[in-house]
Amino acid sequence: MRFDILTLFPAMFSSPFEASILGKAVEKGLIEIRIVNIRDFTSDKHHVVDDTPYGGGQGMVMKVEPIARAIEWAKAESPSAWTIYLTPQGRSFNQERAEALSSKTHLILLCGRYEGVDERVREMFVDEEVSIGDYVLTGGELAAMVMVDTLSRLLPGVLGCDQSAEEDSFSESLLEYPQYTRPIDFRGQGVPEVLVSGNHEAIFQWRRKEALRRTVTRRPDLLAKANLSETDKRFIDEILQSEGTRTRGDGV
Ligand code: 4HQ
Repeated sequence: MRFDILTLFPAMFSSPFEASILGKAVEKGLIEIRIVNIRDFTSDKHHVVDDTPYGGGQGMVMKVEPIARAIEWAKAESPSAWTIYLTPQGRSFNQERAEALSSKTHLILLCGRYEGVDERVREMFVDEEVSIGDYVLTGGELAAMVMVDTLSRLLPGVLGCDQSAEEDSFSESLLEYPQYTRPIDFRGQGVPEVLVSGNHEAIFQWRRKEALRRTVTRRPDLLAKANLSETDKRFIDEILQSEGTRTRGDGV
């Protein structure tokens, strides 16, 4: 999968895509990331990328021409590339949307700064607007990184087989169960007995229950999409009836 990231701050992208899993995915040729400096597509002497808004008001707006040329350059080799503008006004990004987008072969991610881009960019060049959450960033760069990270780990070969994406929280619509590793005692705090019992069926049941407990107490909204067995439903009823749930959650 190819990502073209159009930005005024190319330096922001060096380490996130060089380290760890993404760095290896780039080395292996599983993903290709091109950082495109929008300023390189200006044609005036001072390389101006922004201007004051028509109608007045605070801040600056990113000009249409450099962005148009940058997108046209990125699209030259693959006219079917899908162009996304990162903005809080966009469609919510979540695991389901990530799974759908991971089948694209070429994404162009446009990162806005200041008050955003001239509306004609959106009308003429953008296929989809995406928001990574209901908060305001200083620019679309971090949002683009979140998308690249989330999409890349869904591609075949990017995660090792011991880090499979299929078993993740959101692909099952349940939060993850608690994890422990050595030591068995840390400052007097132990590890749930069942996990060292060697009883695989009991461990499986415990993990399922804890995943349900976490989801019910922290993210009950997720349960609507979960595939629940009769046993799961009985356990959820138990949690809901048990004292403390409504007031205390599970401690967080
Ligand atoms: N911004 N999800 C404002 C975001 C954002 C988000 C990007 C800040 C665009 C102009 N992008 N600029 N939330 O907050 O994607």
